[in-house]
Amino acid sequence: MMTFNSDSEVSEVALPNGNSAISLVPRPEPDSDSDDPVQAVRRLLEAHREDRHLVLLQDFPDPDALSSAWAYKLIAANYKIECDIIYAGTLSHQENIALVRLTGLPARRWLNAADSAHLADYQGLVLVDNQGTTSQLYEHLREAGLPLVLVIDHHAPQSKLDAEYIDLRPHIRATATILTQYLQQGLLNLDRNNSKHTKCATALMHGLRADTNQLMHAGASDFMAAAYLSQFYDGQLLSAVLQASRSKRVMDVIERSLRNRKVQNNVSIAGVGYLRYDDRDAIPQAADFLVTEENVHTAVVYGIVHDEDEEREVVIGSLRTSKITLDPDEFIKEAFGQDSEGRFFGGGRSMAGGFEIPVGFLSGFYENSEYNRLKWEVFDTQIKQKLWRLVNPEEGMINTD
Ligand SMILES: [Mn+2]
Repeated sequence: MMTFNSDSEVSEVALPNGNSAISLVPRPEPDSDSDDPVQAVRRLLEAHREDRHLVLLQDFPDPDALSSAWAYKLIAANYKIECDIIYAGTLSHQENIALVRLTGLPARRWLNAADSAHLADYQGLVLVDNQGTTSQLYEHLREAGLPLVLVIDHHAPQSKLDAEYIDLRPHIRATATILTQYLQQGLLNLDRNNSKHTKCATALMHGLRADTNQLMHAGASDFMAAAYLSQFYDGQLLSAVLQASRSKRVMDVIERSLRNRKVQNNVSIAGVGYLRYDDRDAIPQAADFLVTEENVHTAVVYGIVHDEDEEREVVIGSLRTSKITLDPDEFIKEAFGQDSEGRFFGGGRSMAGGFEIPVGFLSGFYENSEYNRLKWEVFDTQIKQKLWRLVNPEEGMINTD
């Protein structure tokens, strides 16, 4: 057990032999503390030794989130902290499924009824590659009294977070880069002969590449992280992950986005209608494809995703841009605004963004095709109105030259 000396600046750890560990190490000045996330995270892990933590990912976790959470779990194990990596949605992109299967990546879907009964087993919550706004589980876990211990993310700030420590670095292109820096600076020494380590390094390389458009949008720190990972990762395993092929349903959604797209002022916008929950990731893949058209710098694709198990519907959209001066986070927040509780419907990072708008009361009744058609038309029209308002130069909201 560890205890804090509450009126001292120094966090003391009482060891079973009566010595105290951290008091031997001089505490850095408070200023350098905030400048050095690795030291701060090291101290935090030390303070939570032997805890059990939930690592929460976005509902539809991507390679950056999955690999970063795994790296965090391996690091935390060094401090005898056990982590369960969970998400509330589903693994949808074929490459994500391949990544998890081929590397044995320990992440799983949260099953509300079964898992909520065991919430008392956990002492803390960690958010990786998100700030709680992209998980339907976040509010539920906080309301259940789970303290927010740590946030590690590279998205623009979304809402106020009351975490013990927040390592939020929007100038970094991938959370995998942040976790790689943790490894590089000694929170865990990777061992080339440890297959878990090489698989995790491979996953991090994939995450880093996926969030930087295969390093084309990478900054210096991302390249440094990739260089470090190159000593440990398995190139053959990575190419196996990348060779996962698209399902027919994903191809169909891409085809619909091509057929429905409207281009104005170099912005391509396409609604794709209804999708099954498992095919949700077809939306960003369609946006990735539409942005490759000549004279198009930005693509937005959206559809209504329905989860038949939970009778839940949500409009999900993705934005991709190659325009360096367009900030996806600003664009999406400006286009769709906030809900009644002040939460934005979406946001972004460099070159990419996304939004989720609950269908709420209008959800369900899939068997009534006329109702479905009307519902889609209403959402489609409203989303287009909000997007064109920004794209239209007369309104002067953004300059799309
Ligand atoms: Mn990311």
